[in-house]
Amino acid sequence: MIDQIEITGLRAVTIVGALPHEREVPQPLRIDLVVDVDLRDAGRSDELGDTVHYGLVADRVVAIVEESKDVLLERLVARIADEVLRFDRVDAVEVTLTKLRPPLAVDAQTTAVRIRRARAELEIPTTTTHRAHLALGSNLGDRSAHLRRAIELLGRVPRRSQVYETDPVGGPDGQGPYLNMVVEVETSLDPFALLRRCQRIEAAAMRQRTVRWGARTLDVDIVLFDDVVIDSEELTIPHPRFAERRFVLAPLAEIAPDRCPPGWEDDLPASGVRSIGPLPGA
Ligand code: PH2
Ligand code: MG
Ligand code: MG
Repeated sequence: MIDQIEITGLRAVTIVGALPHEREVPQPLRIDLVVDVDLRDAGRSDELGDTVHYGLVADRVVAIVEESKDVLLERLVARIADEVLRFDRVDAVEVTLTKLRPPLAVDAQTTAVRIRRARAELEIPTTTTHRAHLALGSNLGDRSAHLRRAIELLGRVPRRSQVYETDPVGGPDGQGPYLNMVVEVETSLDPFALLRRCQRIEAAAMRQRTVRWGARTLDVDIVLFDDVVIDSEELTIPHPRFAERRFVLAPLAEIAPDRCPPGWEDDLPASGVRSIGPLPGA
């Protein structure tokens, strides 16, 4: 992985150095950072939550430098690297710390130290990842294209079920059949941020919310999120109706049988849900 974010030419003024006058008079420093981050998720999602916010990194670094009274550039640069590695998703960082007016007897422009540190060297746990199961449904327009696009926009999708063609449950008469499937998503987003992502993906499919349970180009529902239980106005997890819906349980059982209520197969009528194999064109 060679994805990187750079911040160059950050300036801060602080006390640093071993010479007597350097202990008295603050001097200007420049900080340059090269941060290793996997940028693939953000490249797909267009969301700040999927990358490292470089504005926050820059603020943090300047604050550390301004608060510092370290003697050596070596000490200060090490503390900067540690701090940058504390940001989620940062795998490694290269920091260059430059004295812009070094106190030398001879003529020189600048002096600098440069270090590279990886998260693996520190004992900082890697980014927390969550596992969510999402139900996808479409019964308007190019149904399988909507499902394919949703999966692309969801980011890391390690597992997906087959596709089922299903009779509409509830809602107005005259709707066409759905395509339904369930996918497992690996994410660093919290449940509410994931919900917003699902809603954005639905909006991108031009979903019109008119009638409750009416026909839709794309529906993306969070069924399960780790072992989280949420009952808020905005979001209910586990999904309140998933245990009654064969169009959710049949695909969920393929990729997470242990998360299905015991005996569901015998309790729910088998009609109206037909497996049609893997998602076409994916
Ligand atoms: N979604 C609904 C209501 N009814 N019926 C089927 N077969 N598939 C769905 O995804 C579905 C539904 C509300 O989201
Ligand atoms: Mg739904
Ligand atoms: Mg929904």
